[in-house]
Amino acid sequence: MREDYERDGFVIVRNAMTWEQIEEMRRESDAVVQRAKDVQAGTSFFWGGDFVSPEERAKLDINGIHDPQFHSAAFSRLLVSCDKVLDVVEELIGPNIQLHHTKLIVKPPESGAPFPMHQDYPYFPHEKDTMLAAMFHFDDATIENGCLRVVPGSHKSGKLDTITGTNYLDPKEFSIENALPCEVNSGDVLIFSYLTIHGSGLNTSDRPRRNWLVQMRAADDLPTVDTHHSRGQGMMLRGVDPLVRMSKL
Ligand SMILES: O=C(O)CCC(=O)C(=O)O
Repeated sequence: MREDYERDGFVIVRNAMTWEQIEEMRRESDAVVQRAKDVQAGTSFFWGGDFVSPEERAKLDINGIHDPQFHSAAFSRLLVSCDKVLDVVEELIGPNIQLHHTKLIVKPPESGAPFPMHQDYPYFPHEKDTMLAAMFHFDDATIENGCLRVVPGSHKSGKLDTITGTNYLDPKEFSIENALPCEVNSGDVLIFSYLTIHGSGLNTSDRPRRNWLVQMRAADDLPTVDTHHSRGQGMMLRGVDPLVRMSKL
């Protein structure tokens, strides 16, 4: 896996979840987002910017919630019990794995909005660039329901310039259509570096696309900018924190 990750900037862990887990996570995902809507919490994950026209924007939607492990224990259980994923992450970034944050994303059928191509690093730059995302798929993800797309090997380009005022790359140079679609099954987990260029297309199908993105880093990889704080950040998912951060105790 390490060789593939170093070459491509992403790897897929197949069958990382059981059917019972997948069914539970589908139910919990819908319930968590519905509860957030019921209390009028903002659930829109639609990115600003003119990568879609105003007419298209009016027809599209995408919902999500940050750190759902604070809303439902099912997410906490999956976070600490998914050894198949943590084994691979350990191979990629070492034994001391720390949580940064998580994001549940629900692309609704027929109207699921796209994500423009981008790198994640501008949101939370770190010294050693160990930050990666594990995307847990609760539904089969295909081109039709807007699966993740990546530009293989793009992590080697380092930190790229974004469109001014946004965190995404120039859509003329990095179109969603030209990126590699990562079609995967429910229960598969796609792991990618925060330098890997990625995005995803519209959900034009009659199926939802529900996934959960878990951002992790090596515990000794420090942020270079004091930004993107979140509940639970710094939780050890495996190993120990070799830096005793007394100031944070
Ligand atoms: O869920 C997706 O299709 C992409 C999500 C993503 O890239 C992000 O939230 O940074």
